[in-house]
Amino acid sequence: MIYFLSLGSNLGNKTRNLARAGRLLGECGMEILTASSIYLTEPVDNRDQPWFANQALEVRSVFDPPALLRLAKSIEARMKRVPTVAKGPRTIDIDILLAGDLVIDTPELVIPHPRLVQRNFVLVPLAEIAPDFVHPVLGKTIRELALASADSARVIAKKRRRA
Ligand code: PH2
Ligand code: MG
Ligand code: MG
Repeated sequence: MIYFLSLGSNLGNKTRNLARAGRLLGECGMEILTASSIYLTEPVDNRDQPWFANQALEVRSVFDPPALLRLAKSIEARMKRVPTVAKGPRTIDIDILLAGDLVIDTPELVIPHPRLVQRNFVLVPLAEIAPDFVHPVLGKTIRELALASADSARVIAKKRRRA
């Protein structure tokens, strides 16, 4: 199954946290097919917190969605994510955005991620790596959804460090 994931961090060394989460996903058997650039993004929902670093990943996995969710939670726990206020600061957040064409609506897990289309910090990295992927519920491509986004929160491509 092909998944798209969103990684986010706004505590500590944010870029290093994203890299570590990607490494741990790899060590747990996820095959990382594509990684977007890292973006610096204005906090949304709870706006009184530091800016985030966000990244989208395309991964291949034999895990089903509930198993992948458990793995994501275990990596968050290993990276010392401590529950604070809802949508507050965190060392790492790993969200499942899409699972191929699957549509899942259970109390534990909703896929496609219900807030995916409302958030530039998800749409912009995702549009970088999967512009032509069609949202299985909305029937629109990620590029179309990103262009139609009503979110005004800023998303800035992080400058690559010179070699
Ligand atoms: N995650 C949230 C709430 N707000 N804002 C940005 N920019 N990036 C995030 O990853 C983020 C957020 C809850 O998961
Ligand atoms: Mg999240
Ligand atoms: Mg989450």
